[in-house]
Amino acid sequence: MRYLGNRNDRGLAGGLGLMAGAAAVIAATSAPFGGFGLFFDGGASASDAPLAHSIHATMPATIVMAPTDLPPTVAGRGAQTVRVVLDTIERVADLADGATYRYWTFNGQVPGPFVRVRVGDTVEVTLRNHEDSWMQHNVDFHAVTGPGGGGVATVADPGTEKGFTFKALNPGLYVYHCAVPMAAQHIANGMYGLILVEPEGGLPPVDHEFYVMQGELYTEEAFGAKGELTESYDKLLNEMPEYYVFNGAANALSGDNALHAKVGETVRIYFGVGGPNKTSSFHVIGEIFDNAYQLASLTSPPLTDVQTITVPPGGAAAVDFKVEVPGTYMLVDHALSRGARGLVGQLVVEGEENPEIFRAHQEMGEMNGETH
Ligand SMILES: [Cu+2]
Repeated sequence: MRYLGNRNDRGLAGGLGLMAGAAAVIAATSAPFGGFGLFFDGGASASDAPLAHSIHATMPATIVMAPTDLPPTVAGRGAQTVRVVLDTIERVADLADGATYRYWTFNGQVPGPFVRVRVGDTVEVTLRNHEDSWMQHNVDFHAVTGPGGGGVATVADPGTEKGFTFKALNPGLYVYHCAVPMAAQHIANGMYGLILVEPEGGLPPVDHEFYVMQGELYTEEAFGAKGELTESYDKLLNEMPEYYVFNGAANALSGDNALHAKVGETVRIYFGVGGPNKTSSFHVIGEIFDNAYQLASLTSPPLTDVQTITVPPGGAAAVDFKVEVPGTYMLVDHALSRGARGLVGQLVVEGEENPEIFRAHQEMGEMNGETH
């Protein structure tokens, strides 16, 4: 096993080289950052086109995956062949206020792209390891039936590409991750994502779907330190992270990246844990999950009326709920110490007050039913 510390001695310093001549990869999602490397299906809507800009020019400053960046349902179509292209890219980006970190990523973001197929699809996976990478990388899809989930077939040296094809036999919401030894290190550094294999007919429609993943980072420096932080092998082995993150960075799913909905709408969160080590007690403060697809089984009836759902590393869940009352709802792991280490998100609900369901008492007398 080879272990590299967080070095800047190869002149990268956070920059990304040009993947010259790389084939374009068409974003099937909203692609808020210029359509950089995602995946596309083999349908008529997808096409190849030249990559107009270098990765350096098109990469966002942040590795944070927007929670709204997921493609629409594919349940309405028949099974087909789908092509998935993943670029493994190592890049320095913001971890927290005043702190950066050398992430290892799929497609430059954490988590990697939300891959969406349907049961019966044939999926052609290409993994391209960027030429400026220091490490080998690969991808293991938990949705795969086959050796290593594709991990064996995709171990790629820097500047090379590998691939495999699988048939999506089992519907569900599955984690994918890099599995090159030491896999925990690759995952901690950001190499995980979700693939949704929709069941026949899909899931019940909702107004908003969101993509959220939890992970933890192990830095030599204590939580809150400034500058470019370095990874800690000892803390990783001892499972003592400094940072807990939703979508890659401390407090990432707040402000511009908060989740949004309106009173009366239904929300679904596809929630996964990259980890590598910590189980999440996922909870939305002030909401109740009307439906919870426990362990991300989409073919079992969902649990109903759930407060907190436990999600293991390498596991996922889908939760649905209707928002009835305006306000800001916090996404947390109810192991709440982790909130003080970066693990906080926000769901902002706008609309009319709904006092029949919730109202704050403005005056002491109201508690006694008195009027003034
Ligand atoms: Cu890797």
